[in-house]
Amino acid sequence: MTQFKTRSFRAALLASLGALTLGGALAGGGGLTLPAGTQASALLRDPQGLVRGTVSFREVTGGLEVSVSARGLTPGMHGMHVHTNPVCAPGPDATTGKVVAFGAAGGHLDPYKTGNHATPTTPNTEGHAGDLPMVTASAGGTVQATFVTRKLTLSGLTGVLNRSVVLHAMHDDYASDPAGKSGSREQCGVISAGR
Ligand SMILES: [Cu+2]
Repeated sequence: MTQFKTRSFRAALLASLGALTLGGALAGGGGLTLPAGTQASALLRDPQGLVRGTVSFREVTGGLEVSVSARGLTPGMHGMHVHTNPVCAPGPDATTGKVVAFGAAGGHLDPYKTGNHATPTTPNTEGHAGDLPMVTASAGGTVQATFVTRKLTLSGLTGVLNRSVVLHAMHDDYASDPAGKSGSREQCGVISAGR
Protein backbone atom coordinates (compact mmCIF):
# COMPACT_ATOMS: atom_id res chain seq x y z
CA MET A 1 0.00 0.00 0.00
CA THR A 2 2.78 2.40 0.94
CA GLN A 3 4.62 1.64 -2.25
CA PHE A 4 1.49 2.18 -4.31
CA LYS A 5 0.98 5.59 -2.71
CA THR A 6 4.59 6.58 -3.37
CA ARG A 7 4.33 5.52 -6.96
CA SER A 8 1.14 7.44 -7.62
CA PHE A 9 2.61 10.50 -5.93
CA ARG A 10 5.61 10.29 -8.27
CA ALA A 11 3.31 9.93 -11.24
CA ALA A 12 1.32 12.98 -10.13
CA LEU A 13 4.52 14.97 -9.61
CA LEU A 14 5.83 14.05 -13.04
CA ALA A 15 2.50 14.94 -14.60
CA SER A 16 2.48 18.36 -12.97
CA LEU A 17 6.10 18.99 -13.98
CA GLY A 18 5.09 18.16 -17.54
CA ALA A 19 2.24 20.65 -17.28
CA LEU A 20 4.62 23.33 -16.01
CA THR A 21 7.01 22.79 -18.91
CA LEU A 22 4.16 22.92 -21.39
CA GLY A 23 2.85 26.07 -19.72
CA GLY A 24 6.20 27.77 -20.07
CA ALA A 25 6.40 26.93 -23.75
CA LEU A 26 2.89 28.23 -24.49
CA ALA A 27 2.87 31.43 -22.50
CA GLY A 28 3.59 34.96 -23.56
CA GLY A 29 6.62 35.01 -21.33
CA GLY A 30 7.56 31.59 -22.69
CA GLY A 31 11.05 30.39 -21.93
CA LEU A 32 11.77 33.43 -19.80
CA THR A 33 13.59 32.60 -16.58
CA LEU A 34 13.06 35.41 -14.15
CA PRO A 35 15.44 36.18 -11.32
CA ALA A 36 13.90 36.01 -7.84
CA GLY A 37 12.11 39.18 -6.82
CA THR A 38 11.47 40.25 -10.39
CA GLN A 39 8.49 42.52 -10.81
CA ALA A 40 6.49 43.62 -13.78
CA SER A 41 4.76 46.86 -14.52
CA ALA A 42 2.73 48.75 -17.06
CA LEU A 43 2.44 52.44 -17.82
CA LEU A 44 -1.24 53.28 -18.35
CA ARG A 45 -2.04 55.63 -21.21
CA ASP A 46 -5.31 57.04 -22.47
CA PRO A 47 -6.25 56.77 -26.18
CA GLN A 48 -4.51 60.12 -26.82
CA GLY A 49 -1.25 58.64 -25.52
CA LEU A 50 -1.19 60.64 -22.30
CA VAL A 51 0.32 58.73 -19.34
CA ARG A 52 -2.41 58.29 -16.73
CA GLY A 53 -0.94 55.87 -14.22
CA THR A 54 0.87 52.63 -13.48
CA VAL A 55 0.05 49.04 -12.62
CA SER A 56 2.72 46.97 -10.91
CA PHE A 57 2.81 43.23 -10.31
CA ARG A 58 4.85 41.18 -7.86
CA GLU A 59 4.65 37.58 -6.76
CA VAL A 60 3.79 37.20 -3.08
CA THR A 61 2.75 34.28 -0.87
CA GLY A 62 -0.69 33.29 -2.08
CA GLY A 63 -0.61 34.85 -5.51
CA LEU A 64 0.25 37.92 -7.53
CA GLU A 65 0.00 41.33 -5.89
CA VAL A 66 -1.38 44.00 -8.18
CA SER A 67 -1.06 47.71 -7.38
CA VAL A 68 -2.94 50.26 -9.46
CA SER A 69 -2.44 53.99 -9.46
CA ALA A 70 -4.41 55.91 -12.07
CA ARG A 71 -6.12 59.23 -12.75
CA GLY A 72 -8.39 60.76 -15.34
CA LEU A 73 -11.25 58.29 -14.91
CA THR A 74 -14.92 58.94 -14.30
CA PRO A 75 -15.83 58.51 -10.61
CA GLY A 76 -17.10 55.02 -9.77
CA MET A 77 -16.26 51.43 -10.58
CA HIS A 78 -14.21 50.32 -13.57
CA GLY A 79 -13.65 46.84 -14.97
CA MET A 80 -9.97 45.91 -15.13
CA HIS A 81 -8.50 42.95 -16.95
CA VAL A 82 -5.31 41.44 -18.27
CA HIS A 83 -5.70 41.29 -22.05
CA THR A 84 -3.87 38.84 -24.30
CA ASN A 85 -1.76 40.99 -26.62
CA PRO A 86 1.12 43.25 -25.52
CA VAL A 87 -0.22 46.01 -27.76
CA CYS A 88 -2.07 49.19 -26.77
CA ALA A 89 -3.15 50.40 -30.20
CA PRO A 90 -6.49 50.75 -32.01
CA GLY A 91 -7.96 47.51 -33.33
CA PRO A 92 -11.22 45.74 -34.12
CA ASP A 93 -13.80 45.18 -31.40
CA ALA A 94 -14.41 41.42 -31.04
CA THR A 95 -18.19 41.81 -31.24
CA THR A 96 -18.76 44.56 -33.79
CA GLY A 97 -15.53 44.43 -35.81
CA LYS A 98 -15.36 48.23 -35.60
CA VAL A 99 -11.93 49.69 -34.85
CA VAL A 100 -11.88 50.92 -31.24
CA ALA A 101 -9.30 52.37 -28.87
CA PHE A 102 -6.91 49.66 -27.63
CA GLY A 103 -8.75 46.99 -29.63
CA ALA A 104 -5.38 45.52 -30.62
CA ALA A 105 -4.93 44.39 -27.01
CA GLY A 106 -7.31 41.57 -27.94
CA GLY A 107 -9.56 39.69 -25.54
CA HIS A 108 -9.05 38.77 -21.91
CA LEU A 109 -6.17 36.41 -21.12
CA ASP A 110 -7.76 32.96 -21.28
CA PRO A 111 -5.05 30.26 -21.28
CA TYR A 112 -7.57 27.45 -20.81
CA LYS A 113 -9.73 28.73 -23.70
CA THR A 114 -12.88 28.81 -21.58
CA GLY A 115 -14.48 31.58 -23.63
CA ASN A 116 -16.18 32.63 -20.41
CA HIS A 117 -16.03 36.02 -18.71
CA ALA A 118 -16.40 35.43 -14.98
CA THR A 119 -15.50 36.64 -11.51
CA PRO A 120 -12.04 37.47 -10.16
CA THR A 121 -12.11 34.25 -8.12
CA THR A 122 -13.48 31.82 -10.73
CA PRO A 123 -10.93 29.05 -11.44
CA ASN A 124 -8.96 29.65 -14.65
CA THR A 125 -10.32 26.39 -16.07
CA GLU A 126 -13.83 27.90 -15.89
CA GLY A 127 -13.24 31.54 -16.77
CA HIS A 128 -10.70 34.05 -18.11
CA ALA A 129 -7.50 34.13 -16.07
CA GLY A 130 -7.33 37.85 -16.86
CA ASP A 131 -10.55 38.76 -15.04
CA LEU A 132 -9.36 41.04 -12.25
CA PRO A 133 -11.35 42.76 -9.49
CA MET A 134 -12.88 46.11 -10.43
CA VAL A 135 -11.25 49.27 -9.18
CA THR A 136 -13.08 52.34 -7.89
CA ALA A 137 -12.21 55.86 -8.96
CA SER A 138 -12.69 58.65 -6.43
CA ALA A 139 -14.79 61.77 -7.02
CA GLY A 140 -11.60 63.28 -8.41
CA GLY A 141 -11.17 60.41 -10.86
CA THR A 142 -8.19 58.73 -9.22
CA VAL A 143 -7.66 55.08 -8.38
CA GLN A 144 -5.36 53.70 -5.69
CA ALA A 145 -5.82 49.97 -5.21
CA THR A 146 -3.77 46.95 -4.18
CA PHE A 147 -5.00 43.38 -4.17
CA VAL A 148 -3.71 39.83 -4.50
CA THR A 149 -5.05 37.48 -7.17
CA ARG A 150 -4.51 33.72 -7.24
CA LYS A 151 -5.39 33.57 -10.92
CA LEU A 152 -2.18 35.05 -12.28
CA THR A 153 1.61 34.73 -12.10
CA LEU A 154 4.47 36.77 -13.59
CA SER A 155 5.45 34.18 -16.21
CA GLY A 156 4.24 30.81 -17.46
CA LEU A 157 0.78 29.82 -18.64
CA THR A 158 -0.98 32.42 -16.48
CA GLY A 159 1.84 34.96 -16.75
CA VAL A 160 1.14 38.67 -17.11
CA LEU A 161 4.49 39.50 -18.72
CA ASN A 162 4.14 40.42 -22.39
CA ARG A 163 0.40 40.93 -22.01
CA SER A 164 -1.51 44.17 -21.46
CA VAL A 165 -3.72 45.58 -18.72
CA VAL A 166 -6.86 47.55 -19.57
CA LEU A 167 -9.12 49.80 -17.49
CA HIS A 168 -12.65 50.01 -18.89
CA ALA A 169 -15.17 52.86 -18.80
CA MET A 170 -17.80 51.12 -16.69
CA HIS A 171 -18.29 48.54 -13.97
CA ASP A 172 -17.87 44.84 -14.66
CA ASP A 173 -20.85 42.53 -14.07
CA TYR A 174 -18.38 39.60 -13.77
CA ALA A 175 -20.61 37.48 -16.02
CA SER A 176 -21.48 38.82 -19.48
CA ASP A 177 -19.23 37.83 -22.38
CA PRO A 178 -16.82 39.01 -23.47
CA ALA A 179 -16.02 41.75 -20.94
CA GLY A 180 -18.80 42.07 -18.35
CA LYS A 181 -20.47 45.00 -20.15
CA SER A 182 -17.64 47.18 -18.89
CA GLY A 183 -17.71 49.37 -21.97
CA SER A 184 -14.92 51.06 -23.85
CA ARG A 185 -11.23 50.66 -23.14
CA GLU A 186 -10.19 53.85 -21.35
CA GLN A 187 -6.58 53.18 -20.38
CA CYS A 188 -4.09 50.54 -21.45
CA GLY A 189 -0.53 49.54 -20.61
CA VAL A 190 1.80 46.85 -21.94
CA ILE A 191 3.18 44.72 -19.11
CA SER A 192 6.94 44.33 -19.11
CA ALA A 193 9.62 43.26 -16.65
CA GLY A 194 10.78 45.85 -14.15
CA ARG A 195 9.19 48.28 -11.75
CU1 LIG B 1 -11.09 44.01 -20.48
